[in-house]
Amino acid sequence: MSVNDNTYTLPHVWTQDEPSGGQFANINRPVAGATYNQELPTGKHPFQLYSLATPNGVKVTILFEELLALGHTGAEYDAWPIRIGDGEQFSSGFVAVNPNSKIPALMDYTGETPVRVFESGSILLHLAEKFGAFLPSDVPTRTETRNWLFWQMGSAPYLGGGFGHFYAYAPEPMKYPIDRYAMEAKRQLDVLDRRLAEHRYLAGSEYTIADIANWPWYGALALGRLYDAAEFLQVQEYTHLLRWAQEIDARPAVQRGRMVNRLWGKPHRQLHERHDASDFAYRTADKFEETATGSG
Ligand SMILES: N[C@@H](CCC(=O)N[C@@H](CS)C(=O)NCC(=O)O)C(=O)O
Repeated sequence: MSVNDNTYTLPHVWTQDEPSGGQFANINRPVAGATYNQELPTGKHPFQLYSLATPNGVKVTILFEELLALGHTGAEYDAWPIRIGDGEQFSSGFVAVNPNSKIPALMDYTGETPVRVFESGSILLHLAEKFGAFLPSDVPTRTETRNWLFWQMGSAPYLGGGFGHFYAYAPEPMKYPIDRYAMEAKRQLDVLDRRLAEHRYLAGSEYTIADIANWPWYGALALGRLYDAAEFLQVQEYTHLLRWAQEIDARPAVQRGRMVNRLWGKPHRQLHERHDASDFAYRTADKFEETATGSG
């Protein structure tokens, strides 16, 4: 039966039958937990990040690079790639840091007791609070920062899991879900565009973790880097969003953050593991024999 077949009748109880055929179907399971035993690697720095350069992953590497650029030397970190397409998020070591088996996940060894941090929004807040940076101290702006941070955490699943999934990853185009999620994606773009028509950044005049959380999703979409959907969603109409996206894209820390744990695209833009600031100059994939895969 075609997945687009309208003869589908709802069973009383859902069971997993044949794989859906969509991209990532091989790693989707209806249960949680580890599938194999393996510890995670650890490096020399107080922060150990386990991630991949997807939109959710780069939020954290951008913040680390911004903190270091600001002079917070205590924000040095080791970043290890988790190959989610190969199921590495299901190792016992990873599941101990994030029981939800999704990147990014962070171990903070700066205090007496190691602290695990999962969910990208929680990681951004943890680091911003710890270093007193990119989270304004006056209550109205601090709250506005949190508003847009939590807005992103709640909204992006409609963009990624909804629009992106049905537009780019489903085995065949289906009008109903594409209509539903294209409408919602455009509404979200308009929400941001209206806000950014009146303010330089999402929380106001200051660049904050709200921008760092939203840019990898909505900035990338506006810049035509996500799902090849720029024309479909007519992203050029959102001029204020585009202005904001371009401004953040030009930040050196953002350009570095995008490279960390990136396993695809141009080899000189891929830094598979990050252990030192000098790695950006000396350890990108073009410097090694290993082959870089993918596109983008
Ligand atoms: N709400 C989570 C979402 C994380 C997430 O969806 N991560 C994806 C990559 S962008 C992942 O690890 N997927 C692997 C899987 O679903 O098995 C966050 O913001 O940290």
